[in-house]
Amino acid sequence: MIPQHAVKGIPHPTISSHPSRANVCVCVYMRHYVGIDAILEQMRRKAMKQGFELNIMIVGQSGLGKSTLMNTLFKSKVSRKSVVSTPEERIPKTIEIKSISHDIEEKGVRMKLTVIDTPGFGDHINNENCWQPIMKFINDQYEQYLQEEINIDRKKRIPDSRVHCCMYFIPPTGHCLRPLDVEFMSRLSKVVNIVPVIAKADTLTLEERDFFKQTIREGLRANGIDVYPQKEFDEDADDRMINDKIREMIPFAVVGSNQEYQVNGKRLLGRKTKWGTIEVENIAHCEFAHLRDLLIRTHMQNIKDITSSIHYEVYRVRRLNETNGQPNAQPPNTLVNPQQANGVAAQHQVLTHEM
Ligand SMILES: Nc1nc2c(ncn2[C@@H]2O[C@H](COP(=O)(O)OP(=O)(O)OP(=O)(O)O)[C@@H](O)[C@H]2O)c(=O)[nH]1
Ligand SMILES: [Mg+2]
Repeated sequence: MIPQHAVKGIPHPTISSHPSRANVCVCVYMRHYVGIDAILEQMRRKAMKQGFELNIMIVGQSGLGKSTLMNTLFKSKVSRKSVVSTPEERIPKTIEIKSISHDIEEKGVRMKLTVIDTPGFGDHINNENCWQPIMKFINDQYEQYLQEEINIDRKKRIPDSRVHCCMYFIPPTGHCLRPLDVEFMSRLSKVVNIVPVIAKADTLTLEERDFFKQTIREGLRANGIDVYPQKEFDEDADDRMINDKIREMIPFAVVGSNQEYQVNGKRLLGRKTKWGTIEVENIAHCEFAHLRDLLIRTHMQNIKDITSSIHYEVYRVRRLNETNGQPNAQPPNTLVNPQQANGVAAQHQVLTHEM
C-alpha cells in the first residue's frame, strides 16, 4: 500500500525533492528496492574495462635515487637506471625529458603508468631557468589535451598525457631548501601537483631528519609554496582532517631499494648496511609507506581530479582568454621549437611492457 504522506506529496525522510525542479518529487520507498546503488557496480565494471592512467614526473639532481624510488613504488622496473659511460655524458648539456609508459595489472585492474624523467635537472654550475623546459613540457601536455578537446571530430576518450603529479627530490643536506628548490617549487606548484620528498633519508639521523622536515615546511610556508594536498582544495571537514595529517608529514623522508632481504623470516625490500637492514616499507624506518599510500592507495583519483579541474582548467581559461576564444591559434607563451627553450632536447619515448 502507498503511504498517505506520499500520495499527498508530504515530505518524508524517504522522499527527496530534486533541488532544481521544485515540483518534481522523486520518491524512493525503502521497502521497494529500485536498484540505484547498482550504479556503483556499473561504474566499477566500466572503470575495469577502460583501465586507469597515471602520469608521474620525477625531478631532482642525478643520483638522488629517483629511478630506484619509482621502481620501489610500483615493485617493478618502471624507471631505468641511467647508463653512464663517459664523464662528459654523465651530465647532459640540456635537460632531456623522457617519458616511458608501462601497463601494470593488479587484481584485474589495469593501469597505464607513465614515468616522466628529467635527467640533467640541477646538475649544472648555473641552474638558473632549469625549471623552464619542465614548465614547457607540462604546458605542452595541457595544450595537446585542449586541442583534442576542441576538435570537432574528437576521440571518444582523449589520451591523457597531462602530468598528474611531480615528485620533487630534495637532497638530504639537513640544512634548508636551496634557492633552486624554492624557485622550482614556487613556479611549478602553480601548474602541477608537487609532492616533495627528502631523498636517501637513511643518510640522516632521526633528529636531523625531523629538523630538516620542519625547516623545509617553514621554507615552503615562507615562500608561499602550496604543495599537494593543497589546503584550498579540501572538499569538506573529513578531507581537511585527513589532509592536515598529510600536510604535517610533508616532505616524506624516503628510502628506496630494489633489493629484497630476509628479515625475521620474511623477504622485505630494504638496504643492507653493516649495522642492520633499513626496511623500506617499515614506518619506523622511513616514510616510504606514507608516500605510497598517498600516491597510490588513498589519493590517486584526487591527484588526477585536481590536475583536471584546477591546473588544466587554469591553463584552458588562460588560453581561451589569450586567443579570444580561438584556441586553434598558437599559444603565445609556448615556444614552437622545443630547442628554443633554454637549449632543451625533448625526447619522447614510449615503451610498453606487460607485468
Ligand atoms: N643510501 C641510499 N641510496 C640510494 C637510495 N635510493 C637509491 N640509492 C642509490 O643511489 C644510486 C643512484 O640511484 P638512482 O635511482 O639511479 O638515482 P637517479 O636519481 O635515478 O639518478 P639519475 O637517473 O642519474 O638522475 C644507486 O646506487 C642507488 O642504489 C636510498 O634511498 N638511500
Ligand atoms: Mg634515474
